[in-house]
Amino acid sequence: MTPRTFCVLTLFPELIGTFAGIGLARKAVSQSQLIIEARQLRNYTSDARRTVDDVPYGGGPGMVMQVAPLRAAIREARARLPQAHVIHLSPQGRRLEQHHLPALLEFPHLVFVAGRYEGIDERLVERDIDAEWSIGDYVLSGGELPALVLMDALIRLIPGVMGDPDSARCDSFMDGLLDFPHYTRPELIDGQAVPPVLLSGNHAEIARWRLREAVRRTMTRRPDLMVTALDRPEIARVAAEIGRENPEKSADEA
Ligand code: 9D3
Repeated sequence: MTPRTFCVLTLFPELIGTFAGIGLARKAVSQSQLIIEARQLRNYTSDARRTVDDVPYGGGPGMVMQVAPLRAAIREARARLPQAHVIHLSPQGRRLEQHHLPALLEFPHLVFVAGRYEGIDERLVERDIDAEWSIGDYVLSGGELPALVLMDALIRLIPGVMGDPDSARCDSFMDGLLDFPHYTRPELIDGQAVPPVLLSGNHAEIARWRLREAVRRTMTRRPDLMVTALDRPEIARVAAEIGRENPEKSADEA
């Protein structure tokens, strides 16, 4: 049985190998939960110069990725991984959010098409690509980093890879909120103290403080997230309490 495979089609396969050797990706690979592979698109060319790009029809600046090498690479990947879902990383794609990830993990294999230049020929999108995803509204120089971002976000969700089931539980408790502030030793450094409640040993009080700080930060830094978070009564109650606090106290670390 073939393990779950992430296959990246790219002009820069070296970028993918480094990622696969580090952290959770390396762990998933060593557990045989995942195969991460990269295919050099130039290996699917047929001219002596191994050309992958050409000038745009209609004119204008920049180059476009040719159909033939990409189509050959995608078809070979589909032949090896018949149930694969083929993703094109593209600024025109749907903007990726955490809630999209579980559905992508349902596919047994994923093929990531990372373009360079101005992009890929639209006829590839029509016939060879299953979905297009963007990682956000800023301009990068290619799809490799977006492919790595998506793979990284997915790997954390593969059962058994993160190891610590406590982390997952905490994630869901604070779901939809920004994280609370973290502290480690020493207790006092350069006149900065750890909030005393965290040293109290009172776990119920610590949990309440963390929830309140998470809600406080979310209200000031990401009010857009509060719209959904307020659906949960325990969060709505804490948010109302914070709203009633005096202004000095509710001032977030500005
Ligand atoms: C400045 C060039 N732009 C002309 C209007 C178009 C353009 C082409 C190719 C912009 C970026 C890219 C390369 N980007 C990606 O391949 C990419 C990307 C991104 O740039 N931002 C967020 N998500 C993604 S996913 C793929």
